[in-house]
Amino acid sequence: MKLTVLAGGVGGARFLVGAREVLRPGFDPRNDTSVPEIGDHKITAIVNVGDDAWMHDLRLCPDLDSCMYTLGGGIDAERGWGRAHETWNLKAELAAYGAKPDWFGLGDRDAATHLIRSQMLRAGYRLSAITEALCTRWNPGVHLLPVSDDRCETYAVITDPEDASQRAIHFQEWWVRHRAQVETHSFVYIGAEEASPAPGVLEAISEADVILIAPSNPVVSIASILAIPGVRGALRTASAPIIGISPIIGGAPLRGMADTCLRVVGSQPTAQAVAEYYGARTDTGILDGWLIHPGDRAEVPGVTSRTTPILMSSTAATAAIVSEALEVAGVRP
Ligand code: GDP
Ligand code: FO1
Ligand code: CA
Repeated sequence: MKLTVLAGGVGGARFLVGAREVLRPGFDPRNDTSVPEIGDHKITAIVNVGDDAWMHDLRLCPDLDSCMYTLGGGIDAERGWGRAHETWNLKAELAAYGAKPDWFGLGDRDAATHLIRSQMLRAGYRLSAITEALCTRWNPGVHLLPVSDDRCETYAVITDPEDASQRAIHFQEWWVRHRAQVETHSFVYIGAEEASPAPGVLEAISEADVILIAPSNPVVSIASILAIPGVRGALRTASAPIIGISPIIGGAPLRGMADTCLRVVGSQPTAQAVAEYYGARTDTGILDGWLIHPGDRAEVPGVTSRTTPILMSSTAATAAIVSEALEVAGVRP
């Protein structure tokens, strides 16, 4: 079976662990040397790059790294980003020089990933090829594909609290520095219009047997993927069923600031509103099916809603969510 997943960072990464458990039970990144294609199953994750940024001359890809470290067993599970057993000497030394930005922390272990990625980018390699190279160490058991090799970054249009001017700031400044606590008018996916899907992205959509939309931030993880020309169209014409999992339970995100992001785009933090935001494929959207948590409601014409526990509390619980999504899709591993 060919399973393709649209994914952001923490939510996407945890969901992919469940997907891998369904299709490759017991997979251990440290012991299992089989490549993702071995066996009858292949999982491809199309990952958001809108959070990517240059910091201190290093290229960061937070969502790709969250997926790579989580699947590879190297994540700080509490934070959901960066490396386990991290130390912060680099951050302290940069602060001692007064280096800017001072609101963003690069961990010592994590910095090695950014150093290699930045060196390879400067040597002319594409992000998709670099990600593949980094994954030879982490052995995620899932083919991790940045949605694009081109630079496209999410910006938030805000009213600057200091001088009341309106300006666009990088998503990381909005998320980490301001914690979304600033008057925000819109998000802009800068560079997306001129970007192309990375090699393999459109094929992973058109050749999939089933496509799942992870319970990721709808606005700054999934819409930023859909903003890359060709991706939305490929989803709309894909022969595979497309099933989404709500990142909103009981009117709130499980973590992060998806509620603020949804309000900025004129939507609401409910399972119903996110399903409407994605839309039905029978209409102008991308969904055929939608998983929601017990107690929630979502009724969108053309979308099959299924109520099932969607808390990713363990690998087994997440695998059960993936299995339910495959059932709604009418496919079996
Ligand atoms: P980020 O890029 O690190 O912000 O991560 P994602 O965009 O991939 O996922 C963030 C979203 O995951 C948030 O909106 C959360 O509400 C959602 N999320 C986190 N844990 C869970 C969970 O256990 N179940 C569901 N359904 N959603 C979750
Ligand atoms: N998030 C923070 O809240 N503070 C940080 O200092 C920080 C550093 C960081 C470094 C590398 C990386 O891959 C992610 C990092 N994050 C940090 C997480 C990241 O800013 C966001 O959680 C995601 O972009 C949202 O998906
Ligand atoms: Ca993200």
